[in-house]
Amino acid sequence: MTSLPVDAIRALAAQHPKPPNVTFQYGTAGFRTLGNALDPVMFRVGILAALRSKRLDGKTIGVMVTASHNPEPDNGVKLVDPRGEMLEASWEAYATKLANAPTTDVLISVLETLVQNLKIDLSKPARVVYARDTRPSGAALIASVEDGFKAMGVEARNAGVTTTPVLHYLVKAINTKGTKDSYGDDSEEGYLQKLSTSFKKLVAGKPAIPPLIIDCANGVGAIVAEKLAKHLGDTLPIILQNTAIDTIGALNNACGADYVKTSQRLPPSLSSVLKPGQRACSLDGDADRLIYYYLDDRSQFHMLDGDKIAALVAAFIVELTKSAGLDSQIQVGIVQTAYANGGSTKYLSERLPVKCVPTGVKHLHHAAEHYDIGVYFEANGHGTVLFSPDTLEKLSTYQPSTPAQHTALNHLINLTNVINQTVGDALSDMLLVEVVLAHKSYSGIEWNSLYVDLPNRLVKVVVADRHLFKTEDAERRLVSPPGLQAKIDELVRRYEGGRSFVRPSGTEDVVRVYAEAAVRAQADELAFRVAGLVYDEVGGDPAKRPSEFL
Ligand code: NG1
Ligand code: ZN
Repeated sequence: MTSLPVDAIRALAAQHPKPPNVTFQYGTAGFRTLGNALDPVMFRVGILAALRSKRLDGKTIGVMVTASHNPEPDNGVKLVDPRGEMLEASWEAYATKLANAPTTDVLISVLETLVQNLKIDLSKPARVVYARDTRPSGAALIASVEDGFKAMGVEARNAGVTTTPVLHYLVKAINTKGTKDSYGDDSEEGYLQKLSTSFKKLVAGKPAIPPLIIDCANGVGAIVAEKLAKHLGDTLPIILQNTAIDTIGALNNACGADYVKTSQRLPPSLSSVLKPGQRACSLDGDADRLIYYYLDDRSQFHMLDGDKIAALVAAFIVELTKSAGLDSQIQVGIVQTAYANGGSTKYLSERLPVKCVPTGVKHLHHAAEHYDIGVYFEANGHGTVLFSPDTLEKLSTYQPSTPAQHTALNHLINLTNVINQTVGDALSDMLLVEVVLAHKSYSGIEWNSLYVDLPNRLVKVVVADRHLFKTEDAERRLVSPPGLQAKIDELVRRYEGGRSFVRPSGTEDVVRVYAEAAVRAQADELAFRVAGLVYDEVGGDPAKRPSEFL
């Protein structure tokens, strides 16, 4: 029986001690906090990745070091399972337990318990592929992860500095290599080839596409988008903006998908670049979120968020299944969270099955797997489209009976290749959007007019203990603190088209309040009033009550 390499773990663990008085938690997006606090976590995640791989018979596990749209000083890490999906939920608790082991002795005993309880055969190989985004803290944190690999004798492959979706793609491509489900060549180049080749097929014969501006959030998306632009050539002329990956303090700062979505305005750096009518989009810091926008003739800003992307894409896919003669066999469904704009939910549910799930990619992804073709997007621009194995099989064996059916079938097959089905992928989603716009001859204006967004407002409330807040009904209602939901209901009733909900964040130490209403001023007022209720419930000191809360 092979046993844990205790001596190696001990020697390296001494270089990554856990400070007392800090607690880490593997949340919806892995571990995420200030980069300079993460060294011990990284070492332990390296070890956990090894155990996960051994448990899965030597399949390759992914490790991504990123803090996505968060400010530059933050960093984080998450594990990716062999099919390119998020780490299985039951392992999140093991990750938390390992990260919080106070000493090397406790760490080793936690590891021994895990090995025993999960029946991990330590003689199996451990294989990991890992990458990081452009954050200044990234290189040192990767070195700590590598120490974890070294301790466990992992066959580790460094994918360098790349986007989160590329890392997910690599994991799936490595694990399916040489099988009938091969996902593509297991390299960044293979990813770019796969996306660009299918994109070119999809837009062949369509009128030339006008240039698209991409705000790269001064992050890793800039690197991959530049390579993608070369592959695309004239088929999609791209103008890259906010590409300062080496400028300290620039990442996600007044730019990027989160800035645009939360502030509902143009990144100031684009104000002299974007011309009325031109399309632009913003990526986030690790390029898994995408928000589109344009200025109208009066230079008014219009945002096309994840909900608008879902509506555009779902309608197009339904149309193709009809044209292919497959609509009775393939059902398209939508998955949203409570943050989806009420306008989008109304529009979509009048046309398609729509399911609402709690926040967090794993919930969306799993719900989308229940449809033949599942379209899932968070309003913040994170999402993708999943084709079930049965649907893929149907598409590859179906015999179209007319040339029109044949064309539609080919489009559907090419869509399965342009879409990164492992996870939300800003660049893949961008190509998908561009395909639909080209096919429909839509500009931003026509796309935007699919439905009208209800004015909305998202605010954060800092409370002493966000875990006091418990929700039900896909996070749309509070069950705790008791009585608070009734007060929110009573307030919401006073606003036309009013809707509001409160939930604890899974990635930040705050409670989030969302509100929408028929008119802007009312949405803002409702949000701040509900935030005020939350604050009064648990905040205490009225002197510290934020003044903007009415
Ligand atoms: P939290 O912090 O739990 O609200 C945020 C986003 C999620 C998801 C995660 C992971 C909002 C309101 N919340 O979660 O949608 O993207 O981060 O990054 O956008
Ligand atoms: Zn991200």
